[in-house]
Amino acid sequence: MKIIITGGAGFIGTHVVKLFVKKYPNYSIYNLDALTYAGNLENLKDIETYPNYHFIKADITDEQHINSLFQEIQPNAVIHLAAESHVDRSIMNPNQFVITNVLGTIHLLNASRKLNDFQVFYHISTDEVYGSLGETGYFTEKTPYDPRSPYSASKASSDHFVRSYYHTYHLPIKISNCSNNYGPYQFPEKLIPLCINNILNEKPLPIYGKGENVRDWLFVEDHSRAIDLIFHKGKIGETYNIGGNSEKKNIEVVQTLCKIMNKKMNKPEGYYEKLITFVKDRAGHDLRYAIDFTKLKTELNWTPSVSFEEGIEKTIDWYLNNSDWLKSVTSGNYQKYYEEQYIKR
Ligand code: NAD
Ligand code: TDX
Repeated sequence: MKIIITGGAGFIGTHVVKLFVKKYPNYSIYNLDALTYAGNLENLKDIETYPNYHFIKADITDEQHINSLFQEIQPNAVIHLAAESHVDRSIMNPNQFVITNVLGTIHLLNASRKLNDFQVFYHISTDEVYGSLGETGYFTEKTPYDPRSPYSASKASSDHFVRSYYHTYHLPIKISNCSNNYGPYQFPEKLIPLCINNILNEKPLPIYGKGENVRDWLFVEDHSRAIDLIFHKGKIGETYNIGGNSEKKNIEVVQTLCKIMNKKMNKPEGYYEKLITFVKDRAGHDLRYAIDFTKLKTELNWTPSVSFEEGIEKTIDWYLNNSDWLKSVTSGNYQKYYEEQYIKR
């Protein structure tokens, strides 16, 4: 099987590409990525010489290039992760989110429709499409869409287009909507890696509003495992919710990080907590996300395997052991890797 994985140089894509390349030596994996600020080929150094791995620098918003690549490769499947993924950036520049997340997805759908032996278009989406919950309740696959940020509106729109291609053109699609991921290789603009990096540099830890917003945290390797399972065993035309069963207020998450880091860095109790700074709330800040993943559990026997306590320890250890990675992505140096490693080949 030939699989194009879009966004494979990003945070979740890195884990998915590595899993597929190592676990399925008979598949050819094509990592298609534009290498925006969020894409980093250094993440994939350990698999770049595997014979079943190929990297293609391409932008999903470039319709002609996508069409010609699909004709040349003739993939049997697409796992689509490429996106603009940060809510704060979507508030600053919504247009880019429409261009990448909506138009980019349509170009991939159109290119897939033209193929002969095409088996699955698997679209990776988010719980944010369902909107914001109050103190109680959960998102199920039947919860009506109610996106409230430009990011979630663009993801909701792309989900609708993917489903419409199933009904209209019988394109074999699958969708999953996952809660907040955390773990190694996450770009330090998202809450957890941002706070780890700021703790290491003894900089303020910005908490939006009162820090009472709740997210359902999932360790990224558990998400990748769910993607593998849904890709192989999920039903065509279906949607699956993926969640961590691990709801936390933002302030709790940041306090946990401080507590663990005090110990690891030999600081007295309460030391890094002093960096916590309450700042202006995010515009349209969704209060709570929580996922009901009963369908995935009962149909495909998936549950998260890593608890938040375990996952956050592993994540902090990874960032501590990979301080060069953090320095490289915060300085922008990583963007030279493609030129050095690929262009000269
Ligand atoms: P990320 O921002 O870390 O990575 C995105 C990747 O897409 C980067 O490698 C980037 O270079 C690439 N990309 C961006 N624009 C592109 C374009 N025009 N053409 C080709 N490649 C392009 O994102 P992530 O956190 O790994 O998220 C991956 C997917 O999972 C996204 O679709 C996101 O909506 C979804 N998702 C993320 C989370 C989360 O918590 N991070 C949760 C649920 C769903
Ligand atoms: O500096 C910060 N301070 C703060 O209080 C940042 C960056 C975030 N926050 C809050 C906002 C959210 O309530 O922390 C929470 C988590 O924020 P992010 O890490 O930006 O994630 P979120 O907005 O919840 O969206 C994430 O989960 C769903 C991903 O970025 C999306 O791609 C995914 O779809």
